[in-house]
Amino acid sequence: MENQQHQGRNGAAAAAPTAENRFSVLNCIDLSSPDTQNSVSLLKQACLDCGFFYVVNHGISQEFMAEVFAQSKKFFELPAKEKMKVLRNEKHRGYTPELDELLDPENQVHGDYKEGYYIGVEVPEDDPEAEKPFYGPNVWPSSEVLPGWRETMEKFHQQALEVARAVARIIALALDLEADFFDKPEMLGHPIAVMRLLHYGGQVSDPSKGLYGAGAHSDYGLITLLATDDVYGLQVRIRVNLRYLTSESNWFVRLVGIDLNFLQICKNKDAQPQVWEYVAPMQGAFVVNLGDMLERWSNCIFKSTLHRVLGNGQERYSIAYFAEPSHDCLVECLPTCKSEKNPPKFPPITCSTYLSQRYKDTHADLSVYNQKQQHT
Ligand SMILES: O=C(O)CCC(=O)C(=O)O
Ligand SMILES: [Fe+2]
Repeated sequence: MENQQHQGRNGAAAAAPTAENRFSVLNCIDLSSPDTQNSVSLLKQACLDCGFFYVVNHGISQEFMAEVFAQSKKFFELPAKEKMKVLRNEKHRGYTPELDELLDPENQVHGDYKEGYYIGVEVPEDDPEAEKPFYGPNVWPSSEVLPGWRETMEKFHQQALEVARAVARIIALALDLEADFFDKPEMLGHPIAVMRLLHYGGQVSDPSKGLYGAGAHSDYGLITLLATDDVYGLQVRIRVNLRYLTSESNWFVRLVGIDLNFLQICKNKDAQPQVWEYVAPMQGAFVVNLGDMLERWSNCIFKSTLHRVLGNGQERYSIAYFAEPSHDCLVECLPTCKSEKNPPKFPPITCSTYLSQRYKDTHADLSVYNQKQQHT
């Protein structure tokens, strides 16, 4: 790409890219558009190209989004002791401290520099469904400490699920399926839908030292909706190299790049070396990415995409909404994605088995925290 201001296909602005600072131009799906064919074609193009796209006019108001971020900030600002009272449980509900999650063990020296909070589908303890690995009651901070917090998060959870369902209908059409394919009870009818509040504390990442805000990974489910707080322009930190030359007075300042506190994606996970591009936040939009289950369902026609977050020393808040089907859903090659020449690449697997393994692989064992508490 040449070094100039770029305009995305649908108005997504992209800043001047350099070798170190390249922006991805993503398609933008307008959920209020009556032109379904156009939406399907934009989404399909995005899924074939990079597995990432923006979704706008999704029905969640910016005011409400701001309220969710404000409440999220309030939680992460609580003293560590207060946050540890709602430490995540074995159902993946509640608080995840910094370093809890290790997404890219090959390249990271320790877990991610981010803390989080998982909120899933609320299933009362006495409901037989609560026995399922990803179902049960949520863990909530006390309403005396954070009034209205639970209500705000529950409302967002419900609204985001409707957005995920709307996007899934367009995905279904793009895969030549009936529009309501993913609406079935075993799919997003009774989903494992998990939202996760995230906070990056302001540490500087350094890939050469294996330090990341969030290590490179692809998400596990059908799709992820991502909302970020940094929507009011680029927050940049100019990186300079100070180099001592020959005499005392000859300090040499070299601009080596700018660090952005953004999500980065790698469009081709098989390419070496990997090429990383920034995704600029778009006000009011969700950044949507395809998960690994959709890659399996679609027999790799739609690939999940590697992404990561590099911290630049500034705080960052984001909210990820992971849309996954029901526990018992058998994720197997879709009829429209296989042929004699292109047989299924993956064996069928239930969503519950697949997800349990992925969470186990990436999260600290809870016994670590029990041991820590005994020693304090
Ligand atoms: O915080 C972000 O922007 C990305 C988070 C993410 O990729 C994840 O939690 O899966
Ligand atoms: Fe992710």
